Amino acid sequence: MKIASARLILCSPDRNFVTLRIETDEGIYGLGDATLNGRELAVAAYLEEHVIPCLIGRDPFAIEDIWQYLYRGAYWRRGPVTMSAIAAVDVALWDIKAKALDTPLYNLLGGKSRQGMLVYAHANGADIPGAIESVKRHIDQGYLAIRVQSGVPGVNASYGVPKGGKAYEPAERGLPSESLWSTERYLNFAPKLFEAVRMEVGEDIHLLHDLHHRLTPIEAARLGKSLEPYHLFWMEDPTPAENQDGFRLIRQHTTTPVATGEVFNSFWDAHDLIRNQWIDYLRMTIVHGGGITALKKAADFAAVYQVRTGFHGATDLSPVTMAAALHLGIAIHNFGIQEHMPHTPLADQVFPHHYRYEGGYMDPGDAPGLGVSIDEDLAGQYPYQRAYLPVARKLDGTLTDW
Ligand code: GCO
Ligand code: MG
Repeated sequence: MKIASARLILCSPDRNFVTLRIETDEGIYGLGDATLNGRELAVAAYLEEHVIPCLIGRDPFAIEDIWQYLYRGAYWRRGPVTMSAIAAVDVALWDIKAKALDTPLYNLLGGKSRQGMLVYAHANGADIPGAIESVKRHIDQGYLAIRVQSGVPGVNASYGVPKGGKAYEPAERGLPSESLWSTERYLNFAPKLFEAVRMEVGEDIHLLHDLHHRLTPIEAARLGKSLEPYHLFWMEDPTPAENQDGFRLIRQHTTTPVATGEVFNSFWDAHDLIRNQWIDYLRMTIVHGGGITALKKAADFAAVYQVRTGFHGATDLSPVTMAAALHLGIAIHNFGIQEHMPHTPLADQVFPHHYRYEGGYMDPGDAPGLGVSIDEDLAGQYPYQRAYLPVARKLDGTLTDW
């Protein structure tokens, strides 16, 4: 079998997605997600101009060799654009191989090592009563683990809280909006939120919280400590992770478990965090981290240190990435939890898929390959539109991490 052609499908069914379709001379095709939120066309150009020409005529079964060719062979390494492009190829090739062998992809990754995968939902509200209401709605849908975000009094647009009661979606069409942030107000508020939620839902529901890189290490340490009575499943992205030593400081002060990695694009971003056991959950994204080939290696390294996975699963990753995360997660032994932020009905229609949610768990389904296809006619009705993530400023106007 040979790779005969490859092309990109750009569409915007409620939000932008970049999808790579690789065709073989035997009629089998594979899909890979190449979406990098707010920077979509950079990855599209990288693939179109620099990667696709190198794929034609290659053996699609030689996944490791093609991965190394695109990584080492480029000379320039890492970065979200490069690694998303490599991931798109990698995932499409795994899809092709599993379809050619007529088996669900997880069987090529070791086979199922659990029946279902615990997932967490996103609950949020403008204030504490709103957040509690949202948590209860998700409990009614069977979720056993729930991320809770709430508006902070005196902060005009808190992370994770949508406008007008809609489902949270991080990208906005047009130019970036700006939101204001106050660490002081947030640090005083967050323990009150979790005290109220824990009191309302009891001990059996897992509660998670995303700090979205907004604190310094010592601020995150204070927050982790103040949340200990409410025993969170994790606090996520407590501080920017470029300086990995910051996590040592957090660890010295609190037993609240720590998750990070959604902006990592290489195993090397996580290496020190894992080998020093400064984190408990690795949240890398299949698409931005170099694909299944790269993430399987990162997960196996993490397993040695009892670090578990919590693959990023926001709506800016297409259903192709969700399926890839589910196939990998159901196979590896150190799976921890999977983020489940459902796509809109329209996005689900554009990407028909076999993965399913039931009673707090998801599974990838048993269709050969990834079990995801794309309705190109429907996709064609929703062309790409420029969109950005918001940027954040402190109350005095200083630009800060969103
Ligand atoms: C999460 C994330 C997302 C990101 C988004 C950016 O935990 O799901 O923080 O909501 O903000 O993926 O594009
Ligand atoms: Mg996050």
